[in-house]
Amino acid sequence: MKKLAFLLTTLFLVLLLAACGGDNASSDSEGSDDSEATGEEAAEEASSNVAAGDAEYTIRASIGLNSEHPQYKGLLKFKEIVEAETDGAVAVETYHSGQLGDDRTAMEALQLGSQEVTVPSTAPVANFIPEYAVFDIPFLFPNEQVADAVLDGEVGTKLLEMLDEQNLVGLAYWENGFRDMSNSTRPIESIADFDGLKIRTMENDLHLAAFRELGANPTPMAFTELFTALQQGTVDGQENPLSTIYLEGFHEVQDYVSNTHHIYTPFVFLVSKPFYDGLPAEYQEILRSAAVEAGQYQREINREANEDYKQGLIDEGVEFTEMSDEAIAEMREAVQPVIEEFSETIGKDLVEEINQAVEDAQ
Ligand code: TK8
Repeated sequence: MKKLAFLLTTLFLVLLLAACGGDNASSDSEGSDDSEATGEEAAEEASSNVAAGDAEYTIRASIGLNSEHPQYKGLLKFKEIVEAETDGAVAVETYHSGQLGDDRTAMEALQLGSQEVTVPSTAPVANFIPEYAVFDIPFLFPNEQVADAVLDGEVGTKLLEMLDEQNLVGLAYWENGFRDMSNSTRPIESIADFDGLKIRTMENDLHLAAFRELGANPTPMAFTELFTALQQGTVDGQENPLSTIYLEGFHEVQDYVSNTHHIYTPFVFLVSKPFYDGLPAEYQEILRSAAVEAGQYQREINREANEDYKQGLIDEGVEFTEMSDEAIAEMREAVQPVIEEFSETIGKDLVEEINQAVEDAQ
């Protein structure tokens, strides 16, 4: 009996070993989930990550608008240039739709060094650097070409340099664009139509003051909250370039759009200073020229599509109002006190300088 038990046990063990051996043999070629193979796989995976990515630095780059917007196409262009020119040593991960937070939150993350790149509107930057409100002067730029000349010229450069003291590096201006009104209450044809309308503005004191002067009831809010606020009727309207109104689907909750073009908003391409300072000079230069080149591309596609966005909104059933010259002149007149008031905060010299630059560019 004992002998039989011994034989059976031995046979069992032999079979068991054979079975394991078989498993091992197959796992070498195909991979399996036994412990030895898992260890090998993990090692293989790690090495293939290095081989595929080979990234020494990873940039998390976020924007507030969605993946349909030229802003995101610009960001993808930036990624393409940087990864190609650094041979993959600098990898760029892109995030849209405020996935990493709204403009202000993302800027704060850059200051802390917990995110590397973001491309906010300049308006919320005025909460960090008051001089940035200079771009919010209503009816400052007559057209995009003048905006380019001023932003890419001395005044724009000077404002990029001011970011340094906020632990940020500004590499280029991109385009958000001329802002137009949308609302769910009535067509805006003249200044009287602003009366009492609840308007969401960006988080910027000059914008708030300007809409008060126009007779509206403005409230500041992060862009990430806006669609829901329009949908739930927390606000009646908002203002943004047609690209945003159309591509973010605001027409689903807004019936009226007027081309007021009251303020031109640039985007500013920001890098975390702690991150930027830690890069080799060669990579800093690549980032700098990539931000400029991607920005030129972004401005181009932003402008090309403007007519399509307008037609798109009309096709979606929006009532589109072309503002008359008189109505615009009236708006311009109404917001004049705001420009005077904010010239103090911005600095009178800077206001004069930008007005001169606008004149020179025409
Ligand atoms: C997107 C914003 C947006 C701006 C706004 O992050 O907040 O209305 O116009 O484009 O920067």
